Amino acid sequence: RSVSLIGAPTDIGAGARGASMGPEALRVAGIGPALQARGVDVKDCGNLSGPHNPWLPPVDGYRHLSEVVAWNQAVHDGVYAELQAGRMPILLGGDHCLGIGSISAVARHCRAAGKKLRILWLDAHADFNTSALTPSGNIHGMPVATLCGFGAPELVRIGGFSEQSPAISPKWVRQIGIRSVDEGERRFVHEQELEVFDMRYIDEQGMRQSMELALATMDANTHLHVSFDVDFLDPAIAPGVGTTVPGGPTYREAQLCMEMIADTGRLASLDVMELNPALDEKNRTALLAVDLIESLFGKSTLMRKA
Ligand code: DIR
Ligand code: MN
Ligand code: MN
Ligand code: MN
Repeated sequence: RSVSLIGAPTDIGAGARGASMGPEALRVAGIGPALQARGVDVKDCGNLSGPHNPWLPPVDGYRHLSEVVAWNQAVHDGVYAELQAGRMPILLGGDHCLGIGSISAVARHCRAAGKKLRILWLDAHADFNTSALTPSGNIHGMPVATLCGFGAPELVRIGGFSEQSPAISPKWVRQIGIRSVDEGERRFVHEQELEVFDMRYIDEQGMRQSMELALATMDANTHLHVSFDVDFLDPAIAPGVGTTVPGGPTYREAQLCMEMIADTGRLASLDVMELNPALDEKNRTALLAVDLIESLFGKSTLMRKA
């Protein structure tokens, strides 16, 4: 397997500053050597560039829309180029608004190749706000809705998509670990019938059952994209994120989640988002993310029969 690391050092869509330092924190935590130790051929493409964060209030329900468009176009182009080269892109965020650029590239690639796309969204938040629903105007709360065609036209259209023919369908998404959804967003999640394994579901049915269901309906022709917002994890183990929400998956639950994804053998692209070293303690959240990514790439205690 060959992987391309793509850094996107910006916090342009977030509500707190500091996710712009995420790519370097992941490198310092050893993401490259950790993947090499899994037998992966690793190429670090370095960092993309884009506009600085002017840190302005929202306009018409969007904060920094033109800057968010520029960054997402850069992410789209970077991710698409690596997919076309036959490599697995790993986007090092950066805030989660960049999932728009990453997943639009993956969707474009899958559409051309006739592949079935499935997206696992690991997050405390549903990221399904629109400019009309958002309480903050922060576009990192909107990427899933935008990719489904409900967003700013300049963002919906990245990758050659449109409102009539958006990058993805809500039916392709499985959300895991959700525990913070805004009022209007909640109604929209139900209306669009997103498949959500929220923390209540994980409490009652366990991570194993949740992941079995979330990973069902994949076949040999499936491209699995994992969008990993590090605030998915419980803040007790992962304090280095801008919007912590108590009650997330424990270390063991997160490990099981990653190992079950690895077992499918279908992982084909990955985002590692929202890591905020300014809020971390001695880079422990980045080190934890790298540990979990090792499991996502097949590191496990013993070999297991299928
Ligand atoms: C909140 C927080 N739902 C918003 N969202 C996210 O501002 O839309 N925080 N994604 O990480
Ligand atoms: Mn989140
Ligand atoms: Mn998110
Ligand atoms: Mn591990």
